[in-house]
Amino acid sequence: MTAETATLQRTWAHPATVTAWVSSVDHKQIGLRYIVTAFGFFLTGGILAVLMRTQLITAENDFLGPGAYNQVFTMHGTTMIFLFATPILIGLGTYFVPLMMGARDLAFPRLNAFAYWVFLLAGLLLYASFVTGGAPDAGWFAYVPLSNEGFSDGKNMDFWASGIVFLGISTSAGAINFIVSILKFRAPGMGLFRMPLFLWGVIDMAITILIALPYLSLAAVLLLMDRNLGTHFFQPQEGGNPLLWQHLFWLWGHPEVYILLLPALGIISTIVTVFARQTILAYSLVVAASLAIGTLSFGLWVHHMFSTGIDLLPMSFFSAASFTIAIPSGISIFAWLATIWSGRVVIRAPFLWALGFIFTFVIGGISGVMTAVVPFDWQVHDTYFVVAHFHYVLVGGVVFPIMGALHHWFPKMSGRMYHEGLAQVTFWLFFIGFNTTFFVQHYLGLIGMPRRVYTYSEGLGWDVWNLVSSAGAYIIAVAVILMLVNLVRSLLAGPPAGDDPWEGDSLEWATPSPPPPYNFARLPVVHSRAALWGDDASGHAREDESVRTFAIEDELRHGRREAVTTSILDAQPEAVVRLPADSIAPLLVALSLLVASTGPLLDSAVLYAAGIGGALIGAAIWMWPIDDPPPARVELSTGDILTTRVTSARSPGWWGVVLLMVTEAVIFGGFTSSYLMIRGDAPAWPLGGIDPPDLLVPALAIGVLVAGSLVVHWADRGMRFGDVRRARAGLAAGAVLGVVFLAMHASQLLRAEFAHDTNAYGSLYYAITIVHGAHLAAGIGMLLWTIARSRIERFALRPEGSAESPADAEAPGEANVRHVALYWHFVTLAGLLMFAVMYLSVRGL
Ligand code: HAS
Ligand code: CU
Repeated sequence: MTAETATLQRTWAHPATVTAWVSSVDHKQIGLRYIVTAFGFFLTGGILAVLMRTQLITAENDFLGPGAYNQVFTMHGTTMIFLFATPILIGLGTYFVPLMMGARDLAFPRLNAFAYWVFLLAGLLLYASFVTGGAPDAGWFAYVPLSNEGFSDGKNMDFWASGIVFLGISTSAGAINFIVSILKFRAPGMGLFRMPLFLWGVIDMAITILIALPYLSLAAVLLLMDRNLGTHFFQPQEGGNPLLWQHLFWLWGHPEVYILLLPALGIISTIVTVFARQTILAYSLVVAASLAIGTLSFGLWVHHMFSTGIDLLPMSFFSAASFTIAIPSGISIFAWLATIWSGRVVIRAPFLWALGFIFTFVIGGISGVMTAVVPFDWQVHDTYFVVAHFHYVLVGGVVFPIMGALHHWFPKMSGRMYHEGLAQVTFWLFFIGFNTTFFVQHYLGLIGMPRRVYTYSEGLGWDVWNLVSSAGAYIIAVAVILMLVNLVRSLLAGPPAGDDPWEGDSLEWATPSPPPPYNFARLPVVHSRAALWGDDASGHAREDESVRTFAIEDELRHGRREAVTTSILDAQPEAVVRLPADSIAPLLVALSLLVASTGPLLDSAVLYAAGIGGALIGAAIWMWPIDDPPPARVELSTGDILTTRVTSARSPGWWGVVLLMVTEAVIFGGFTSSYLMIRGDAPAWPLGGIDPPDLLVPALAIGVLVAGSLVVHWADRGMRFGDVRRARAGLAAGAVLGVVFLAMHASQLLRAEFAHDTNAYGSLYYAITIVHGAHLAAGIGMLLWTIARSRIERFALRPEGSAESPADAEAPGEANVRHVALYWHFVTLAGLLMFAVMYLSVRGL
């Protein structure tokens, strides 16, 4: 070990103690935890599936009663989507994105640890419901009114909705982390159009999550309120609208299927490249297709609602939009086929999974296009045809790639080879089992067997096909067990894999297996699309020598975790940033949020309060400034000198705040659309003879809010010239104005002659006001925190040797003020939107 690697080892590794383990923020550890946990949930979801298929094996079976069946089928879908498919893809991304882009870690390592803990706890919370006797039982789609008060009176669906909200936090945090990491932390030279296609898949997934997921979280929160606080968002007798649930659910639910598909397509590109020994033909088209799929997916959700009585015109639009998505899907398929056709194929287990994917996904895609035809969908909606469709796309399109990835990257993660023969047998068993189970379900659907039923009568001609389908399920189970045996055995006793057993093209193969805590002893510089194959992208000549590398001098000199950020388009080195040390705070915050989310389950306000309090304390520890600010100028061993100047405007932190605001904006947008939808169906607005709201106080309050933004802006400007006093004064004034705004709205609510449970109008009015107020309260907290930090960290001491002009170097603290100001303006904008919708428009202005 050289002196250099010894320093890196000291800086990045952590001792083998339990505290160190739960504090670790290493993306490889966290990625592995995601993968192992999600795989555990896959096995659990699989057991539930086998239970279902056992119940359906014959007509009028009584293996599971209707109640148990409902719980089993709800938890099967919920587990597979939320606890297996999404998190295992996030886990593969967490492990491999930094390696493939030649980086030390993701942009926000602590956020990464936090996202994992929340996922784990949310999964346990959902499963705890089995023990308390009330597993969710209204389907993974939780349609109201079935899932609402009056039809589902236990705590079952509260567990579901709390779990979903909780998971949403985890997934959004993961998405923000991926986007910022991929935009800013790629190896020098890895321009956007040199990125491995897996990185494209992950960033497209993350962007789609950011914009789609808030709808689901919003839906789940509204459901929790209907069930526990007496609101009426979904209850038509009080002016609510049950279809609102379906819109919100599918506004997330449709993009979600592509959220899963996009990284899976990236995995297929990765595997095809390596085993066809050739970079993907038509790379730019495949990138464009991936972006197009992500974008189009937002215009398709209504194809899940063709039988709800929607007007013909919108139905035609959504039907046509659903056809168009076949085009980018087809482009990718043809690109892979052409690459395989013209490459020099080596058949190994990962490649078999990729071939299996192509076959299965095309069948599933075609049945999708069939159901996108409205009259056909009217026939098969709610039949087993749809079950066949979505298993072909979800298992074929997502699970096959995941299995391929687990084999492909097993040597890298474990340092050992799996058993090739056994792996190929596993593939064939799974493939045969899968098609046996699901192909016949197309036919079952066409001859009329409804989905979501726990049993069926004899003599309908369904018996034989159900028997076949169940037999297939057992074959899949055997395949999964075989795979598990293979991987576990190889983990313990497989032959050593070496750095690069597949002679791969991307950077994860340029470091030992398993990779050291710091990933790369010297960081790579990239100058072609296939980083390790050099300019000859066909993989003939491996140019190991051509991988130029560099070191960050400051990291080695001071033994501090540092990373280089690069520009978004062409990945030119920009700045050196400090990455945080291990910390237990992410776990603390996650645990506190778990406590808070059990509030509605145990009807306890104390738990809410304790949870929120704990989360605040955890957050304070998390963000406690212990590090000195990063050095202003840093030398790379390539000879480049980097200054930290760019950290203010487009720094990772800035991007993080902007992306957070993007998802928050979707929440406000979703709220506004819900308001307008419910209002659109109402005979009169406000409902039930309530007077339209007064304008005076809300208008004054809006004035106060805008004034707050102005002073915060003034503070922000001041900080840019290093004027800390002015910054503090402005932030404090902003906080005071924020409190005044909150007080004015609170007085409005207290004086109103209706309440949140009067009718749907009251529910919307209270909920929107309170949600906006909560955002403002969080903003006030951030302002105060920034003021406190400015004292602790002595903001505005200029970094040494760079004080020529304010534009030249950034004062410590400048970024902090800029970020809170940004958030503050966002809350003001949201306030203006609410004012326009809830006050002006109701007054007919
Ligand atoms: Fe889907 C229901 C339409 C792709 C997952 N889908 C579901 C559900 C899930 C799901 C989970 O329009 C059920 C949820 C529930 O519980 O209710 N789906 C499509 C279409 C596509 C599609 C048009 N789905 C997916 C993917 C998924 C997924 C990917 C997960 C990963 N899906 C629907 C519709 C429903 C639906 C309705 C509602 C049904 C109902 O009644 O409830 C497309 O993205 C597929 C494009 C891909 C291809 C294959 C490759 C393309 C080639 C080019 C040539 C092909 C052409 C088409 C020109 C098409 C090779 C020829 C067409 C012929 C008919 C021959
Ligand atoms: Cu869809």
